[in-house]
Amino acid sequence: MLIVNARLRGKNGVFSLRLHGERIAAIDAQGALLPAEPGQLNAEGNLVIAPFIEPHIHLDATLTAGEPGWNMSGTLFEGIELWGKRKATVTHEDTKRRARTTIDMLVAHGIQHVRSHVDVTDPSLLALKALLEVRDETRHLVDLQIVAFPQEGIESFENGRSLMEQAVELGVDVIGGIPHFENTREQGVSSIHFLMDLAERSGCLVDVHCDETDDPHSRFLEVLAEQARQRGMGARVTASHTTAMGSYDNAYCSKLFRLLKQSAINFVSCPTESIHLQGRFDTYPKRRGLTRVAELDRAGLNVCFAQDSIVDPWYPLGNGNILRILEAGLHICHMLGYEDLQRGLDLITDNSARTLNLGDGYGLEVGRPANLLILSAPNDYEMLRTQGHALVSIRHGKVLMERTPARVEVFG
Ligand code: 17E
Ligand code: FE2
Repeated sequence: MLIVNARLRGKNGVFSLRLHGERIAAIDAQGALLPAEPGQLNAEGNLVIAPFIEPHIHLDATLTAGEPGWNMSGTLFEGIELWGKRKATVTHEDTKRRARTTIDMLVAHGIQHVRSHVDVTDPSLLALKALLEVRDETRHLVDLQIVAFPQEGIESFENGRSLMEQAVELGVDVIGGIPHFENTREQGVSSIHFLMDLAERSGCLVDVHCDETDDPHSRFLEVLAEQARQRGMGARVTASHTTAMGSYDNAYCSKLFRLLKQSAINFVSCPTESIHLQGRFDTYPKRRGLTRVAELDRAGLNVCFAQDSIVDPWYPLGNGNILRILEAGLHICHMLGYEDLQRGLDLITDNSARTLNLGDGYGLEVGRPANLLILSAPNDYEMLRTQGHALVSIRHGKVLMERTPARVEVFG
């Protein structure tokens, strides 16, 4: 397959990309835009980029909003309570069907790599077993990492530790946690020690729901970062949400950031989810309830954006489009500066790939997998301004998704 008239991020000029089997065989400068020949894919001067990534979603809970009731307070805690009820009625088939439908939505928007948390605070581990099957059955669509996510706690849920260990036995890729939701601060701390031990023993990655609250006293991030630093595991560890950091004062943050840099852990922010779930106990002034995305980025730390939910007890909207999350996130995080707009797509591509430890399984380079997108604009700035789309998604060297853009005519 030959793709012609491609622009590449960070490079001047136009390029053609030759795919051979499941690999990128060549990337050549073209000189100028050329008429495409039959059989060639014409990028028409638009960006060709490695696939979009969804680094944090809950595929077990997706498409359940309103079952058995709607989240009326808009809080994380009512969401967890509602999910506790819905969880009692999940079946293997129901879980697989909703996850498959959601993966199709992600694929339709150019996503080919996904990390899904799956609630393992269920003695039957039913949803986990269903999602492990989905991981195998959707390899032609996405690379799916599964996180053992203890929604109701590792220490505060009965047999929580054992359920996490069973999840590892069953074959999860990543160890999760939820220290801010454990009953006591001590349990939060011990849960992190436990999950880091488990990750080190099993070779799994780590991705902890960490300090997802506006409570400025929720300080488990320092525990996670210090554990990662001591064990030399920073690149393999991710702190998701860390919304409390939006409420930490600057004096504490200036000390914290020193540790974060030493630990070199990764960060995921879910801007639409957090702007919706956080700030709920405020009147005015009302907090935005997001972590310090711009500040982490400026400090050289790795941070990326994620959807978190699609139509579930925590968030009623969502359609799989990660570009929508990027647009919201850049607004909410004060990241519409010129420099940010030049490299906005980093937050849903390269930074996310680093979080997921994709290594040389990702990126537009000769010899790497022939997984890529043709976008509808020539650069990051124009993709954002025009609310562009992924027009073509190629996976394993074959077209996986094609989108026909809307045609609009103005008369007069
Ligand atoms: N569970 C949780 O603890 N936090 C979230 N944002 C979601 C599920 C979606
Ligand atoms: Fe989450």
